[in-house]
Amino acid sequence: MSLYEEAKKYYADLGVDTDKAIEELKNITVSVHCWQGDDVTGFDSKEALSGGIQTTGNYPGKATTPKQLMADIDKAFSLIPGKKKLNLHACYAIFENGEFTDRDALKPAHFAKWVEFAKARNMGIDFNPTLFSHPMVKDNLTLSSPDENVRKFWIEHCRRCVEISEYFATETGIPCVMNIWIPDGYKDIPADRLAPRKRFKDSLDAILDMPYDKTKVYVTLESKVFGIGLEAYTVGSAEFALSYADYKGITPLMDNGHYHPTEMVSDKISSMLLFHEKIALHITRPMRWDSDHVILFDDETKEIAKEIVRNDALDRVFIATDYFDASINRISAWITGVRNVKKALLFALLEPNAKMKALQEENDITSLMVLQEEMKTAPFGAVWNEYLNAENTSVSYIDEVKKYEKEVLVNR
Ligand code: RNT
Ligand code: ZN
Repeated sequence: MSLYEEAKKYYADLGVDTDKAIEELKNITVSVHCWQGDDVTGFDSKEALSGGIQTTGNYPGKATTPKQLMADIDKAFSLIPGKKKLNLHACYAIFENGEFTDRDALKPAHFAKWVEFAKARNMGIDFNPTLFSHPMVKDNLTLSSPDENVRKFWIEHCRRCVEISEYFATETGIPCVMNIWIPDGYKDIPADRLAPRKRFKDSLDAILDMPYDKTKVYVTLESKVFGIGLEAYTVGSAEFALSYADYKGITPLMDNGHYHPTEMVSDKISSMLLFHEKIALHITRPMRWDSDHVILFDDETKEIAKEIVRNDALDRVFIATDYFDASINRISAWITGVRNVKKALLFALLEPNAKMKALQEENDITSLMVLQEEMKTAPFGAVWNEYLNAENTSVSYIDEVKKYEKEVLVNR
């Protein structure tokens, strides 16, 4: 018997169909962030990364042109199994022949190359306005700034982004998730927490009052508890984002690096699902702070996946990755992190969920604990490898990555 056959039997004895789990995993799309390839730099500005986020490390070979970034995405995606979507930021606009257009005037044409790229690979595109690393970020504020010109600039930027998102959806035939995240906040104790939030609300209203096709563009709003240099206060807090999403009928987005260190996004998902048709996630790995480490196959990633799967919410949760590590090979970082999201989803699909829920309802917590612990050492690896096989993706990827590093990355 092959390893997979043995594993299949092991899971079948628990009432779990491994073939079915593999088929289900094949249908799950993960939206992969483009910004792992170049440390969130983009192509439209020479400004340093701002907004209270930080990449650390100086590993050789980072992509500095659209061509390089696309080649790196291709390399990484060839080693990531299953369905993917490409998640772009507005700062990845592609300008040609020395042209430059500022963010408040961006047009679909600046993303035509990306559309061509995505279409040729049968992928949808998700999008993000970029409200950082730009001279119009004044005193760490954008949409909540007291300066009307600053607010106007960023409102216009976001409106341009809605238009571009609609273009992505129309061109690819796949709806576009457009996520708004602002870095706005204060390093030290503010005297007025309300006024910036009121201005942020009004700015969002001004953006979202434009007409757009809500079957094509899902606008999401991402909250955050603090940023580097923005320790005391962020305008777009969890309560703000959740309340605003409710008030305006848009989709809330939770990034699991954006909460207090002992708060778990996995625990929040069920509540959010009860009250929202759709929710969105940025999966990352915060280590001691919102450090955006590469996603591992760790407890919280597994727990997040379980909450999506056992609540039958695979079609209601927009799953995206968000991390940036510049200290290791960036292609490997991409592959490892996204594979781990898929791994966690498969792990969740292989749990005897009905049985576990029944044990809880019967209050047989003793048996539940025993079964939960047993699942941790079930022959999961054999099923994962079978899935990789079914998707024509090799189990190991380090040799491929090293080869690409030697032939391409170090020569940049
Ligand atoms: C920042 C947010 C946000 C960014 C990207 C680049 O803390 O997580 O999602 O990481 O927009
Ligand atoms: Zn995020």
